[in-house]
Amino acid sequence: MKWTNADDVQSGRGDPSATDGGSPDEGGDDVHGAISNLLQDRELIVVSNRQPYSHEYEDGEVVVEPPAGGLTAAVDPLMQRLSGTWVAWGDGEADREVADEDGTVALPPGEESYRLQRVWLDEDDVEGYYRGYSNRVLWPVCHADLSKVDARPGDWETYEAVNQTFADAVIRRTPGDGIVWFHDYHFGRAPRLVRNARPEAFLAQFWHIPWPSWDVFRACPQAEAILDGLLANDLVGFHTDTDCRHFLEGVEVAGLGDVDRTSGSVLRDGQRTYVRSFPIGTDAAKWAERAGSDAADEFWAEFSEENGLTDRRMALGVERLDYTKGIERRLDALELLWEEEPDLQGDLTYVQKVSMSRQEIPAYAELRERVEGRVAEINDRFGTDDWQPIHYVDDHLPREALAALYREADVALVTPTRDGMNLVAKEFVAAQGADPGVLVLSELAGASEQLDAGSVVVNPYDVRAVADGVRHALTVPREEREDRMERLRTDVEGNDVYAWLSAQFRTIDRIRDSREATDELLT
Ligand code: GDG
Repeated sequence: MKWTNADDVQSGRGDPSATDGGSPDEGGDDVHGAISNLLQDRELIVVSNRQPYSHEYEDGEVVVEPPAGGLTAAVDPLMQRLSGTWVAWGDGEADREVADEDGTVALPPGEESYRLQRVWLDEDDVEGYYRGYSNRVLWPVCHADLSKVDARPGDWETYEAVNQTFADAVIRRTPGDGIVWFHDYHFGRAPRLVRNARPEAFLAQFWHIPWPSWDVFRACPQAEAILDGLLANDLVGFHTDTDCRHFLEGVEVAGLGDVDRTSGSVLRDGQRTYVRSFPIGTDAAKWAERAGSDAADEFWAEFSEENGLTDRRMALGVERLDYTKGIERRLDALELLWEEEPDLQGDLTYVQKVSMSRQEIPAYAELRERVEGRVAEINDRFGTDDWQPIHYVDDHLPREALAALYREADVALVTPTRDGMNLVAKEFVAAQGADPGVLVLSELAGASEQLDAGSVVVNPYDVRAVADGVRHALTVPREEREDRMERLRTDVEGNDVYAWLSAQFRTIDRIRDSREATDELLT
């Protein structure tokens, strides 16, 4: 068995849990120690759709792929410290070969300080639970794009059944006083199913995507069942206060519990759920280091040479190819800009970095076709013998390469029509050097609740406003760019992924403390 570098393979994950960040062995040591103290000896069980490590075949040999994303990279060392259990879908080709009869494997390879409990899903499960209910119903509903909702018969039943499979695995691994931390919208039912069997366990869930107003969420055919599932948790976390407000309002209007706005909690059937915002961050120090690395320099030297960027300005977009990311309107805006400002033709080049995502779902495959068509159209319209307006990069890049693009961009365009947070905005900030670029940020991204002060904030639906935002960003003088970036950097560095981890475990600890105090009073 040998290691591969996750950046050398197309992760193809297209999953919120697969966001990028630090490496497993660096950063956050103090935070992991502090969390370990808070938890004392209680078992921690993390539950996510994607697994922290997967096993694959390469030239007939089994290779293990280390954590690809920021979330997993930040949680992996915590699990090592706590010797906990991670429950996740075993989707690697060689996963079964290395797991024991029960589906568990000791991690990390060679050190074996915690357990990964793999859950096996067959093709029908994946179609109904992942490509179906999670991504054709909950994803569009939560991103308030109701025209994309596709509630196929049977998908809900499969989603429930798979949630039960995960819940069974969790129950097997969770002692009565364990702490279970669910991630994301794939687990709208599992907390209730675990709660039924483990009334004393502490259940927490972090929902990585937005939570819409009730008027939108009620379009979800199983809205009440999902709310009921989440209300089995002791703590539910969202990125923003707006999400929390929407969630509490929904519970109230649906009549599913007594909402107490003062404590930010819901009482349902004698059980209290606290609802809190924990805006996720990135590993800012690590991104700064990547941006200053030799690998970043080497990538940029080659990339800028190949694409004629050495003496031109660059605007940049980085995202999964997803209809929530606002790519189409952004292309319209750039077209408008080149049309209205002929001087920018030949001067400003746009680099669109995409990661392919959920291509088996028609809405995603169609989006790809439209985006690629528009890129070709705009390139035809404005391109010249020595200038191509848009470079469309669909390779999975190493993080150092991404950091180089962030560092070199004059403008970053982060214009989703809705986003839970958007880590690209934060990574861009963390990667800036002495002569920083400008962030053009959608007011509908969670990130704008923190980063509005230093960015050029735009409405992503308003093509003219996005075009004007870029036009303005290109004229901001250096001193103002530095000021803006300083403000952004303070936030991004102060609220990194470790602060996010720490805030949640401190909250868990406080809730437990207050419960224990109440229990003592009662006995
Ligand atoms: C969900 C929510 C929330 C992209 N291309 C490459 C690459 N990436 C990495 C970026 C970044 C990540 O993908 C994308 O994260 P985002 O946060 O922007 O977006 P989602 O994937 O939609 O994530 C979102 C997040 O969950 C966390 O809670 O912020 O709102 O939708 O980290 O760096 N990484 C590498 N090569 C690439 O080519 N290595």
